[in-house]
Amino acid sequence: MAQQFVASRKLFEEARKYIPGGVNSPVRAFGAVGGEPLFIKQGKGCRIWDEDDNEFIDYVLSFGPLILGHAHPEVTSSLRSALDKGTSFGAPTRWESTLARMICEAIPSMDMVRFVNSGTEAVMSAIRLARAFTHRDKVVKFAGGYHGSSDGLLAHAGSGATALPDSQGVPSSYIQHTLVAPYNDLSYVESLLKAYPEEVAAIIVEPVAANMGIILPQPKFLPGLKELARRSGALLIFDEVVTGFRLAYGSVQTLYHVSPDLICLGKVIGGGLPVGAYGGRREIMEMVAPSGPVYQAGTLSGNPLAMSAGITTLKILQEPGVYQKLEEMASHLTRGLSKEAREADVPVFLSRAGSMLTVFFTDQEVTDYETARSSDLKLYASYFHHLLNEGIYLPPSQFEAQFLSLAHGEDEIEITLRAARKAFREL
Ligand code: HOZ
Repeated sequence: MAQQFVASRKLFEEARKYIPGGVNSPVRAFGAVGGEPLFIKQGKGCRIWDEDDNEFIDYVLSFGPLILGHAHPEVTSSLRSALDKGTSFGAPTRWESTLARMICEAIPSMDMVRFVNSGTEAVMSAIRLARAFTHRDKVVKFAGGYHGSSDGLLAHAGSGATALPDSQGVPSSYIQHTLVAPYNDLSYVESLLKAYPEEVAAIIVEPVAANMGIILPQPKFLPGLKELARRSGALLIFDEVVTGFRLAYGSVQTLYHVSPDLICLGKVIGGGLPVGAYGGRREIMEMVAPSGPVYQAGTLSGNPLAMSAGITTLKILQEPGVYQKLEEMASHLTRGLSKEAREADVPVFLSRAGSMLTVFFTDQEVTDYETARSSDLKLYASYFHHLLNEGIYLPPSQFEAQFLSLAHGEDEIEITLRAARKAFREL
């Protein structure tokens, strides 16, 4: 099926006049895969429609939040009833405490949580808090680890920033305290901690890397980080903006048995509305204003719409079998893709954690940013466009994760596998 993108093309032309690059987040511009972005007018379940009325099975899902699929009836109905009562008050509401309680009950290491409006803001605030708590300045992050677009963390960041490895406009003094280690490399982290004794405030890590494609932590990596952080007096921060409530109900700490000091959340906990959150141990969180001296604020933080969508989404995720279903669906898709690639003689490395996955076009095992970058980006771009033409909407970058939702079913997986078979053979 060859798609026509006439209306999207016109809208993109118009958007570029008023919005830098025509988009409000760089990866959406299709720069990494070529061509022009589709303008989406509607989503329902696991499907989206563009302005030319082309229909796609969506594996982007707004880059992760839509674990229930688009326009889930219970989420939209909770939004409608919240909307009728007003959109923001700049005052506390009962919904904030409800969602906070649900999150703290789901995450054993989280006594308290503060809501913000994006993952970027959550991480920025968690780092400030870690610095205040430890009275130290330096932060260890991982190459290819993406923690939002705040200045100090735009060093060797993953997708979205891969085209801009060190963004202009970030003074070098802002990243002088950012130390970068290869993902999965404990001895490198150890050497950094030795080189800067009592200077590192925090080690921040995506416990499952999701912004350089999906990369799994090796078995000793997360426990090793916890131990290194403990020995050096640094805090361990899990950036779970992507993984929180995506891989399990709560944090991945229940899967990997490692408790971080702080966790950053976003995406799923807002049910598709703008949200972020950071939280952790009470003694740390009580340093946040107005309880303590670490200032952080936001006019729309904890707004009733995001809270309602989040509460409804988490309630649905509490239903038995939900994560099992996601796991089975994604495992079926991954096994099928692997088989199709093998039969077409296309070397790929498939990486999956729960309902998120990446097809890397490489014959190497992908364990860090360097091996992720061994992937043939031209092949990914070609695969992306082949699938797009078959009505399958994949992330427009090798380094963004492919997501599934509870709205995806066996039929969609079969359609996707048929399209992938054709694509692999034509690559
Ligand atoms: N790199 C961001 C998510 N991993 C992109 C988000 C967006 O462009 O919407």
